[in-house]
Amino acid sequence: MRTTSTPTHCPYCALQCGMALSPLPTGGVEVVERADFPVNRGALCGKGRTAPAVLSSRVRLTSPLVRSGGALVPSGWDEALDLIAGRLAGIRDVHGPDALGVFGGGGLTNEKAYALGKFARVVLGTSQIDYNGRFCMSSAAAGGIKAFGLDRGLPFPLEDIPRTGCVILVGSNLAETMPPSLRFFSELRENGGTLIVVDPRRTKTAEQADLHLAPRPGTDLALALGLLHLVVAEGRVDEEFVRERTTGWEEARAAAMAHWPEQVERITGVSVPQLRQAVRMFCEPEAAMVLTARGPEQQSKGTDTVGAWIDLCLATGRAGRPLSGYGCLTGQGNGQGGREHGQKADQLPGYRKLDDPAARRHVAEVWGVDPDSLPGPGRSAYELLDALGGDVRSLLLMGSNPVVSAPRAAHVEERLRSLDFLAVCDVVLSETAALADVVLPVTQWAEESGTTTSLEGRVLLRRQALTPPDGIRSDLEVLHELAARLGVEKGFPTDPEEVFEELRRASAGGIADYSGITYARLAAENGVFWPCPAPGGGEAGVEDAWDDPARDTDPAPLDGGDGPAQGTGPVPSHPGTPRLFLDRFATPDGRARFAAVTHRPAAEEPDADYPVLLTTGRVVAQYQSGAQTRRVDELNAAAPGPFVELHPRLAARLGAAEGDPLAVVSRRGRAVAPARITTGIRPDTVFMPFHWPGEGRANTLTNPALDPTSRMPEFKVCAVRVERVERVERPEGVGAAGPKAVAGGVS
Ligand SMILES: Nc1nc2c(c(=O)[nH]1)N[C@H]1C(S)=C(S)[C@@H](COP(=O)(O)OP(=O)(O)OC[C@H]3O[C@@H](n4cnc5c(=O)[nH]c(N)nc54)[C@H](O)[C@@H]3O)O[C@H]1N2
Ligand SMILES: Nc1nc2c(c(=O)[nH]1)N[C@H]1C(S)=C(S)[C@@H](COP(=O)(O)OP(=O)(O)OC[C@H]3O[C@@H](n4cnc5c(=O)[nH]c(N)nc54)[C@H](O)[C@@H]3O)O[C@H]1N2
Ligand code: SF4
Ligand SMILES: [Mo]
Repeated sequence: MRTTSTPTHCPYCALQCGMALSPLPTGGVEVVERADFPVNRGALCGKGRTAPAVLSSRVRLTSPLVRSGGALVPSGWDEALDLIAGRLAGIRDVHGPDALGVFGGGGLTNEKAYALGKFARVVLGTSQIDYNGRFCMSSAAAGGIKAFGLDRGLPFPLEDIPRTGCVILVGSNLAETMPPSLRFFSELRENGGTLIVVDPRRTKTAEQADLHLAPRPGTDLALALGLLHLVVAEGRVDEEFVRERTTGWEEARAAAMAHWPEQVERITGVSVPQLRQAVRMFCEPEAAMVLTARGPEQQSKGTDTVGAWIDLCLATGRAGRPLSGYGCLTGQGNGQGGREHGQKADQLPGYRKLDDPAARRHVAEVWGVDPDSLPGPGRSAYELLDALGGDVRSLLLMGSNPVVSAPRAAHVEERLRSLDFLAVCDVVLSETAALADVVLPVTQWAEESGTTTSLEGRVLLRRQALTPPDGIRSDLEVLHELAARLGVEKGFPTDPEEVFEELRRASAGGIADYSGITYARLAAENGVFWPCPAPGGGEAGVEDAWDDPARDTDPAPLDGGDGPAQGTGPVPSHPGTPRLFLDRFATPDGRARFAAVTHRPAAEEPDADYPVLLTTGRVVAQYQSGAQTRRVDELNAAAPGPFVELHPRLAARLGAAEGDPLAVVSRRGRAVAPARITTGIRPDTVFMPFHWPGEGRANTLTNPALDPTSRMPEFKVCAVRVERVERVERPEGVGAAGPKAVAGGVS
């Protein structure tokens, strides 16, 4: 057993706070502060602090489970793996490879995401793979690629925030979703900068703001266009920047001029004086930033909305310059890396495109297969879940709990139940694992090594601090064993570093180039920002990767992988790229492209039957579907269950008091949770967190309307009716009776 503490990173969100794990005499580990990691300087939220609780055998899976006679019963590993391989091969023989679905997660390490994508394409031969990141930041990714030619959540490190002049934070509640990051915004204000928060709710984050704009959910696109209109009208366009560094301004200008401030006020509910104030605050300082999170992105027009916010940055010269720019606050632990290395439906490692012949040749060579054997792009996450039981007959799922987290969850649950075969790898018996035919228990962050890429684009090393308990194997071991049983003996190593070495080669010359990064380097430095080509693989700087079309087919040589931090030979290591776009954007001509977009309503607007808007999101003490955090006593005590946040005026119309059970009904279903009454929300909107299954499951209600480009579902807006319900009192010893609706629905 180790006696000293092991430096590593939190298993949860994309901030990837540094922490150290110290061995306990009883055998487990405890989290101790690690002040040397610059992002959080030792600070952690409650989830990070209590993360070791999920390592306990009290709450985790301890053996494979196989369905027998309707119930999941413990089984041996060989039996479970043989069963999975046999069923997948059988289904493939009858229905073809595209009958085999694979679903991954943005919490998986780079190594796992890479291996899962390779497993789907090389072993199963299926195109039907996607992952939960589609539900997370896919609209920002699509918007970033359109405008800048590249998607890296933040094009600058968080440490730049305190030194800029103004930040507009759109639909991010980082005081709850990334608490240690709040420091950067407090420092911004201490330095004389200003913070504008755009959120329909007066969140803990909005309370920190100099200006809080509370638009109606689903109207961020109009809001951004209104601001751009005023930028033009007030003569605040940076003409030189627009001329030198962008294309498409005339169209974008015309689009913005069609959105009059008064009209924007009507659509958004944000007053014209507030719009003017925001423009002043954003334009007056030397530098400024716009950061978006799930609020504006999880909409059926998320890509256009991100485009409009980027247009605002471009028109004012607030991009591609020091301390300025647009960024997306990516969410999951490896939300960034998870979208770069091939578990996405249309993607190959290194952020390459699956339909690009040069990319296919390069990756096929690394994988030792014929490029023509690689399948084409598959379906997006919701479309894949929706197709289950149709032409997709089986699903292998790793790192997601869609029964709780997918939109229109009752339908998704029904689709999962209709599968011929479902296999789930998880650390706990999640609501989705509980539906499976086979469940495999896997190792957790503290029990294995692996890399993640934080929201800053900083590649980090998580180090193993504990020996996994008997009976548990890693996701990489599972893929190795399944590949072997399906006839692929080589190419699925179980050692994460070996997988990373291959990932380096597969990513070399790609947009997300990791070829200059090694485990040794990550252990010695506090992470390395991509792109980081290998020495000799091109000059420093992101530009080269796009200038030389040969790079895709002619991968950079590697430096051997285990040299000291500052390079092994005469060629120095590439330092990594903390700041992107300072000289040019990553588009073919080096110019950023305006989006030129027009506002449109949400897919579902309120009407007489469903007169209220529902939006959804998070609370500080629970993480995502809650599969992990709902198993931690301290977190449950802080956030025991779902609730419906509503304004006193709406509550009065319903005759509802604090804590009264409310039914929220949409065209997809009905959820019940207690009322939480607050003036900090618009009277036309209710909010529910989505962390819980069962009666209070928010995703029973949500609308799977998809963004046409990113295929992101509209988690943040749908139309509902709210009703007061009276609990039927439960007599002693009798099972729970269902709630009954009473008069008093709002219309
Ligand atoms: N505690 C906790 N932290 C987390 C997570 C977690 O589950 N729990 N998950 C992690 C992950 S994967 C992610 S993606 C991030 C998400 O981080 P955030 O994006 O900060 O989280 P959300 O609560 O989903 O949404 C943010 C805000 O958007 C607002 N909003 C709703 N509708 C709209 C709208 O139409 N327009 C605008 N402008 N705002 C709107 C909501 O009121 C909410 O306050 O958090 C990460 N961190
Ligand atoms: N209504 C509504 N719904 C939403 C959102 C919203 O804002 N509103 N947000 C969406 C967003 S942004 C996201 S990211 C999704 C997230 O939702 P999910 O995809 O459900 O994410 P998690 O709950 O983190 O699920 C991860 C699962 O993998 C397991 N796990 C953890 N680590 C590992 C590992 O290393 N290997 C394996 N095999 N399993 C592991 C966990 O125990 C858990 O069961 O939810 C989306 N759903
Ligand atoms: S903010 Fe995110 S990374 Fe940091 S401790 Fe909390 S959950 Fe972990
Ligand atoms: Mo997310």
